[in-house]
Amino acid sequence: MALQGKNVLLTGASMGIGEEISKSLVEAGANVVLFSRSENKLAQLKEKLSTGAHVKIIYRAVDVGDFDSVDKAVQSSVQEMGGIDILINNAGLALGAPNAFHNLTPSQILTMNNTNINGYMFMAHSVLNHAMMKNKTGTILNITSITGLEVPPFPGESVYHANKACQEAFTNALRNELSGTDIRVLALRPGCVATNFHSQRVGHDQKMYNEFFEGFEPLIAPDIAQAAIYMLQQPLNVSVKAMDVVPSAQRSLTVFDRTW
Ligand code: 8X3
Repeated sequence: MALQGKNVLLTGASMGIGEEISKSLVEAGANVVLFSRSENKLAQLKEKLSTGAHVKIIYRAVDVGDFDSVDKAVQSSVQEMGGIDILINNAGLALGAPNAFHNLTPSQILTMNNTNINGYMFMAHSVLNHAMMKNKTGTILNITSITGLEVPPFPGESVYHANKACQEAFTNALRNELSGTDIRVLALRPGCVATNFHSQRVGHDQKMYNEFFEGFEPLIAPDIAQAAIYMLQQPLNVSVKAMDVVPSAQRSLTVFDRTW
């Protein structure tokens, strides 16, 4: 499916993987609706993306875990763009890792659950109702993670792992429920990507961040953007239902080839 002229709504757009996917979409000629919490970062990103581009770029500052603001923002975006062809659920985070579950604060648990679970569901609910169910066509691409399915998990990350497993279950269930429509639901599962996600995950502790990445070459955000574009560019009758994209050194979730 050519992305040229398609309207794509992307959450978590202003940093890391989201920012790279936004760039790739604009390069492919798609119009983009950028959602993220930071109005400043969105304004800067819009300016960056607009240089030399002939596509429509709009943004909304939204917390995806707040249904009312999601719904309002989706509704007004649909009005402004005339529809949404593709939703990319990408906003997500891990907090306080590694930390035994009982040591997490309730607020850390709530923030992760809210963004990683409610956020994906609220966005899909709203985009389906305000846009995709009108013509019963579209694509929902959930950026999940290899952590959702692989065992053993990283110790000290129970909530994040549970959230990612939930996203997988939701992706599969929603795909089935949308039977009889031309709406496809896909999962892209990154492994270890060097972005701000990992810095936030360890509370911006530089030593822990460096140790995690020691002795192997992680992915970078453009690797994931390229995979997302590949999945979206398939014709509508072709679903790349799920794709795991990991650094070659990440043999499985917790097994890395490291050179010391
Ligand atoms: C994060 C994937 O491998 O960096 O979702 O833990 S990994």
